[in-house]
Amino acid sequence: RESMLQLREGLSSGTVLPQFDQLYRKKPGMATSCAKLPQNIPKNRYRDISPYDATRVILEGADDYINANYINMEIPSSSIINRYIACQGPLPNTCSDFWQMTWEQSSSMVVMLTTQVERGRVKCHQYWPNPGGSAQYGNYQITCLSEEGNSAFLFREMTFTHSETAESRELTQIQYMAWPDHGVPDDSRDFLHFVSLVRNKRAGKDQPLIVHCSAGIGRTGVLITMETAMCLIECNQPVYPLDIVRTMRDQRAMMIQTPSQYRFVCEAILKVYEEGLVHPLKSSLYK
Ligand code: PTR
Ligand code: PTR
Repeated sequence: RESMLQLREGLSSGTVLPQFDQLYRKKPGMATSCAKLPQNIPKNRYRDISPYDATRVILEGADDYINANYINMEIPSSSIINRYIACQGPLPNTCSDFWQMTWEQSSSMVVMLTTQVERGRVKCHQYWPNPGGSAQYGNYQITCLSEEGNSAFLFREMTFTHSETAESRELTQIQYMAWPDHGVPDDSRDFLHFVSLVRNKRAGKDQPLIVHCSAGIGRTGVLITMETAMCLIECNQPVYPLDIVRTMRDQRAMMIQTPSQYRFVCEAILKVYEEGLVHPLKSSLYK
């Protein structure tokens, strides 16, 4: 396939990275004024990471701000649109906003691509209770039913209940552990299994998949790129990684943070194309 030959050539001749470096980090003309309102400043984990106003997720009620954007990735020649919400790792004061967003968007799956602490710094607040426990976050009561996995990733099954209506829903959180910020996953095979697993689990659901790391740009961008590329390969569509990054950055600034993250995902895409899609259920990593 043409696009893959192009990608392989670009990787070996070294033209792939300069193209990535030249791409805009923020789409020109997109305002981020809601993030800068005085009442919203404490809701941002990083001063330099703000959602575009135009694509931000708006919470119901007067206090409607959360650092999150919708990211829709259309797969040409199919009716598939992969819907995501990319957001920052919740802060102690934004956990209830996070659960409100998850509820209002009817999401049943959260992908977490960070650990809570990395190199002695807090990257994400634990916004869920310990296994077997329950906790109240604003209007939502969260119960963590189970936690299982291996050193690379963990699954948590939770229920969340709206306190006013008593309506209850189920939610799966999948956490990838072996991936520090500004870096790349320790192992591309583990990572590809992880992405396949996410695809498998979300298959047939139209609600947005919530994806976060610490800032919600670097690692989150790599995951969305990889899932989109796998979907394109499966649908026999060409894969142009730079176009994927541009489409993401048109919806949330700075998606995919470093050149090495971009190279990692380009190499992983080639690997999937050359070696075939990863089938999670056949993997020995899972029961
Ligand atoms: N923002 C700067 C950068 O991207 O290089 C500085 C920075 C680097 C900030 C690393 C945070 C970093 O991660 P940690 O908080 O884990 O040191
Ligand atoms: N100001 C921080 C920095 O540049 O280091 C913001 C930041 C933090 C950006 C983490 C990206 C980060 O990585 P990720 O989006 O993968 O959590």
